[in-house]
Amino acid sequence: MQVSTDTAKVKESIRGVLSLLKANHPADCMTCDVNGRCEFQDLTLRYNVDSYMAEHSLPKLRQYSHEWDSELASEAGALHDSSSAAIAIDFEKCLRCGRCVTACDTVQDMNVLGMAGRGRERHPALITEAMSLSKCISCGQCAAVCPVGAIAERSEWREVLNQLDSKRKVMVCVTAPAVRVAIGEELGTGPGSVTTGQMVAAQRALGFDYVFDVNFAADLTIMEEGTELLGRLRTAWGLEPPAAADDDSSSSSASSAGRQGHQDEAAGRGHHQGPGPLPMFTSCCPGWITTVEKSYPELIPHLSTCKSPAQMMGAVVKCYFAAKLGRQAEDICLVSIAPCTAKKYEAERAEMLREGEGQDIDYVVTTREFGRMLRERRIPLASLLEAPFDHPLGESTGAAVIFGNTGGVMEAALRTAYELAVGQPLPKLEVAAIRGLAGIKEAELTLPDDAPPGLAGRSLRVAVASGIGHARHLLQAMHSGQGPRYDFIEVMACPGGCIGGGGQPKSRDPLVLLKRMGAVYNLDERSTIRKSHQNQSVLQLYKEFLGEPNGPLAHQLLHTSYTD
Ligand code: HC1
Ligand code: SF4
Repeated sequence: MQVSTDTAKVKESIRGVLSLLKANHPADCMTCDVNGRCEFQDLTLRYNVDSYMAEHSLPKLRQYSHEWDSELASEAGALHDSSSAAIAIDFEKCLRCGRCVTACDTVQDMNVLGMAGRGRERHPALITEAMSLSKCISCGQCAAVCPVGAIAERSEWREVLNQLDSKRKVMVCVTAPAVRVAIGEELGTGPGSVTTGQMVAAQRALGFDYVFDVNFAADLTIMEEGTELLGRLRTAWGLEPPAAADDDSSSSSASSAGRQGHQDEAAGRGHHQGPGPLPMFTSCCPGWITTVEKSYPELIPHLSTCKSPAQMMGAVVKCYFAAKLGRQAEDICLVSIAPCTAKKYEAERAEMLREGEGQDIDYVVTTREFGRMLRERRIPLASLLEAPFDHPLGESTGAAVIFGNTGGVMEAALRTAYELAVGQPLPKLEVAAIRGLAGIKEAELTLPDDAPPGLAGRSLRVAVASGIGHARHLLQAMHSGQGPRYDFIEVMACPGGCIGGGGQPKSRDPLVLLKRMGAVYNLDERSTIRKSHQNQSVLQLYKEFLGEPNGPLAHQLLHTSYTD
């Protein structure tokens, strides 16, 4: 059979369908957040739909579409929902393609969105009365596939531009690992293009006073999470905790950075508790944290107590860096640029607030919103000269950037934990078994015979899952006793990890995730330092301010708790 998809008759038919959709689509393109990045807008231009509508009776088209939509309005319940900290719904713009439902239901296995109605009335709808009453984990996978602006991240980019314009505060920007391999794509340089230096230059051009890197805090996370993992392993293996490192830094320049006050408070609160159980789960991904809290509360003790790198960065900027500037936390406006919609929710969580203080991260804008800000301000990313991050909170290693890929947090943690425990580097820094886009991956590491007493010959079993649907499968297999017992498990809510985050550029390219993933691994390969424990600025931060990994001040500022 030969099927022709591009004949005059087919085109006319497409124009008719698009006209019906457009006849009742809100006419707010000029102010819509996806203006210029809208599949529907592109199609209406490509098929010259306005002329079709002029040739045919517009009132008739409108009447037909109105019938359609009043049915939708009465059946779908709320057409608008702004009850979520991360996701905004405006079903008036919905074209009923159903991609959001597939993302939520089939890919993420969340069932927050479903199809309601039958036949031509069939349309996406919330299963509960409001997002805030649902089990939504704010992953944004629905928003990432929406062809229009019917489901989108809660927009914050205008407020950030207002803050930049007002010049009332010291403006600090931090950027997540996966943004540097995607912001170019959002602005037309193609999937997998790396624009780190231009991205920093663009952030300076926007008016930020300091440009730091979440990658710095990813290295810091590895110091904290690696230490936590080793503590849990030693307890499970019946070994004594390692001798505490001498803290010779208390007489250094710490007081100038406000360390003493923070330390006294930390000691007073007795925050530090004993090691938790195995397997330990990573805690970087707020979508995964919400999944555990809402659906698997029995796993809460298994979550690492580490805050995400973004939130660690928030605490370091608002406590350590503010003190270095001689300013208060509230004098600083900290903007986090992330591939993730759930980070908006994470920044507002009560668990992330320090006593008597506001949010550590004031605004979270997605990669798409960042692109919008640059378009709005006419900043030509691709033609800017590369600029470096500010120091010391801009230094990072190859281990940090791979956080953006599924398996990256695990690989970075293994590079450090293995070396710190065994006293020699991993035989091969690239842990191939946990690379790639498979939804579930696993690896086993055997510690060498010349490892310290109690460790020699022991095995470490790790697993990695990305996408909540895959994570559920892994948990089911573990629950049913199938497969091995793991010691450490990384879960990222989005397929592919942060490179596939809900706030990343929308793409119909089936290879896009592979291209972004390759770009991230390339950045690691090209790094001169590829292990977090060799980040000199992180080591200096411990010496000057934090004390030792997992120590009282580190616990107070860099760790958190969870709520069921
Ligand atoms: Fe992620 Fe992470 S890797 S969670 O996706 O651990 O957002 O990129 O910033 O925090 O580092 C996101 C990315 C990011 C954190 C780090
Ligand atoms: Fe479903 Fe994630 Fe969208 Fe929430 S944010 S509705 S969980 S796809």
